[in-house]
Amino acid sequence: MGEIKTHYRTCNLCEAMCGIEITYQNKTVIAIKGDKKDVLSEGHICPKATALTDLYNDKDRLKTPIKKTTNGWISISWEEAYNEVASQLKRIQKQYGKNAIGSYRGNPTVHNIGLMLFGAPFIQSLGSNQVYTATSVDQLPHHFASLMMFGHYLMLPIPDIDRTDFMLIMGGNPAVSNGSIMTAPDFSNRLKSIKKRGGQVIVIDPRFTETAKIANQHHYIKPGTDALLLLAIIHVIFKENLATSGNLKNHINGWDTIKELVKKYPPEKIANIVGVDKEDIKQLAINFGQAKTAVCYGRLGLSTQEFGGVCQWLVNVLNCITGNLDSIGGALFTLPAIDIVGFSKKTGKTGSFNKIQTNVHNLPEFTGEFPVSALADEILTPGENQIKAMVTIAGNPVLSTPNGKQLEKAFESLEFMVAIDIYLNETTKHANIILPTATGLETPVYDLVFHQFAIKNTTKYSDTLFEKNKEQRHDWEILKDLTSCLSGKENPLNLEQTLDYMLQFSSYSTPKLSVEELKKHPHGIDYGYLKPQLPERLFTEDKKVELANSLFIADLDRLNDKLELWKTNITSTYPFILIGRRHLRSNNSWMHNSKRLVKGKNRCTLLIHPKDADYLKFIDGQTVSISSDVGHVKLAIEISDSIMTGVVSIPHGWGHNRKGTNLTVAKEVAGVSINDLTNPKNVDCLTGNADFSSTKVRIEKV
Ligand SMILES: Nc1nc2c(c(=O)[nH]1)N[C@H]1C(S)=C(S)[C@@H](COP(=O)(O)OP(=O)(O)OC[C@H]3O[C@@H](n4cnc5c(=O)[nH]c(N)nc54)[C@H](O)[C@@H]3O)O[C@H]1N2
Ligand SMILES: Nc1nc2c(c(=O)[nH]1)N[C@H]1C(S)=C(S)[C@@H](COP(=O)(O)OP(=O)(O)OC[C@H]3O[C@@H](n4cnc5c(=O)[nH]c(N)nc54)[C@H](O)[C@@H]3O)O[C@H]1N2
Ligand code: SF4
Ligand SMILES: [Mo]
Repeated sequence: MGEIKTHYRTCNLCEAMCGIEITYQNKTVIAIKGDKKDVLSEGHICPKATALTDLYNDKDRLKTPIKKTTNGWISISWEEAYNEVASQLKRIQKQYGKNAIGSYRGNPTVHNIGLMLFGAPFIQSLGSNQVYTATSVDQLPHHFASLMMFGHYLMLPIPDIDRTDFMLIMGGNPAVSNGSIMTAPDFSNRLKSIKKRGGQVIVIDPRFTETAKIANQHHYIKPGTDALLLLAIIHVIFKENLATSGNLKNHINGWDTIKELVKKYPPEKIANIVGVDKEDIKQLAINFGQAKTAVCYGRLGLSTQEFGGVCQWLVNVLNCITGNLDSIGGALFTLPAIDIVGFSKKTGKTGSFNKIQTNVHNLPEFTGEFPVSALADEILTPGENQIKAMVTIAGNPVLSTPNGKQLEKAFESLEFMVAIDIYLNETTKHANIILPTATGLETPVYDLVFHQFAIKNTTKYSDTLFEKNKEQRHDWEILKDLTSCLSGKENPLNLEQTLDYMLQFSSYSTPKLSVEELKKHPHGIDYGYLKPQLPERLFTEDKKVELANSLFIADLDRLNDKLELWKTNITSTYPFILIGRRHLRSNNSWMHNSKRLVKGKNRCTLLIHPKDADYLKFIDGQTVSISSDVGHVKLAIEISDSIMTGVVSIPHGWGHNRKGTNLTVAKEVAGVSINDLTNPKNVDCLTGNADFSSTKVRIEKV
């Protein structure tokens, strides 16, 4: 028996970057606990951290390349796999042109230093403009607003949760998601602390969420109407003379334009549409404006809606016109050790919009990628630049993007597909070859992305715990090898060397950073809370915050048209609005193969309000049929007054009942995929982001 040892690292499963303490013996984990000395999380963890063990031990996890044959999947050597992938991709590009290869990168990409550093060069080596990622079913509107207002798509303002007096949360449920575009481990206690210091937390959500439960106040809102609510709040703030430019006085363009345009949105005009009482809106705005410091935080539910771009713009506007942008207790910009915002100053990659459009639906490019809602039709529609081969990397778009059934058909029609992934799942089963990667405890962790979005400037590197087996490859090794096969150019640097190179340019000089140095600080290095950085940090030409970019102003016409439509109460064949929800023990689509996470009560249910259930004569637990304009599913209902009437909810990331996957545990708790009901035609026309909040469904007895 070996000695019992302790290892410290960052949990890379969600954005919270919790420090964990792992006791282990040989290659067996004994326990995973919160690392009390971690400079950011100070001991907090959630139940998912312990599932890192399950991931490590998962018998279904792939270790060597596999190839689809008429007799099923067979194991092949890495050399054979690389040769086949490179020759197929080259053949297809030769025959159909560069853009015949599409790529999709999923969420774990941003949690994985190997994929972050070696993914972009690989995509570049493909030389195709058919680039897709999970960004466009998620946070694209945040980037869009930042590019248009601050001149850089990665300059996302982060709420100063630990020092604010007032936090307005719209379309986010951080008590469960552990926070997003706001790395703040132990979010719930940070929220409770706001209340303890006499401040207020207000939640706007169509569901009385776990976050709403710990807030001072919650208001239901009709999904998709948040832009109107934000306009009305800003209206009241100007009307009550509560607007102030704070420290940014001489650094804002468009102040008067905003002041003028919000005149059209008094609370009484929009209250009935959004479903929030006009007096409540007024009071909320006044409280926000009068608070010593305040911050509005709008997350996924605000982004994945018809006016996601306008919403994220207005969130920034609200923070700005109350003097809370770039201000302590408001929303601030980070300065991480490896500052990818600063880095792109050197490379000129600050973001781009609408340089090209997709072939079939004319959706706009954003910073080198297209909206994933366009993907299936780009594969299925003949014509120039049609996608004939796909590369998916750490993504499961069959379950995570609109109309998964159509995407399955699209993938089946391809001439070739390769997936770089750890499982044979709903997406990768369509590939000809799967290149599996080492993951979790077998890899080092350095958060390139989430340090950039954290409430404090800290830095931390975690070493590999268990060396991968000889036959396994790291994500970065696979990408590096494939890049050199495709481009003929050898990259001399490995992962650690690349990271070392970047650390040389650290924003902080003591200690002088390197991987070696970081290894001496297993709990991380703390550089303290965020500081105001404007106007110097701005990337706009005149170094001013662009409050009233014409793209947003123009999009208000679309909102005004919709407002008229919302006023008329048309009866629909699909009377319910369908929204999603997350669960603490779930992580998008790919952690349902951990027994300890999925055990217990069935979680993939249709949440429905008692009044709606009564009207339809449904009883709790009954299986019903749910249909939308693109598909239908059958699911048990869960009656709960936590959801507003007229709205129902299904969690996303389920639907493991598809044939041909190898997910032993997940199959037993399959559930259904909400994205068999969502329609890729529902997009935010401004940004191209998926609009999930417009999904309408009909519910019937089976
Ligand atoms: N209706 C609806 N749809 C949604 C959402 C919603 O709220 N409602 N949420 C959206 C959001 S926010 C997101 S981010 C997307 C997520 O969408 P995706 O990123 O497409 O989906 P994931 O479920 O995160 O799948 C991750 C994949 O990465 C693999 N993987 C895990 N670890 C590794 C690794 O270390 N290396 C490699 N190579 N692969 C790995 C997993 O096996 C899995 O196949 O879904 C979106 N879809
Ligand atoms: N446990 C767990 N944690 C996760 C994940 C997970 O799958 N499980 N996924 C991770 C990922 S990839 C992400 S991006 C983050 C997302 O983190 P969050 O942004 O916190 O995401 P959700 O929990 O989906 O919360 C979105 C909220 O928006 C509400 N909503 C829906 N439509 C509307 C609307 O039109 N208006 C308003 N105001 N609200 C609306 C929903 O009811 C829901 O409460 O979570 C991350 N963390
Ligand atoms: S909150 Fe996120 S980072 Fe922290 S332990 Fe849970 S999954 Fe890991
Ligand atoms: Mo996400």
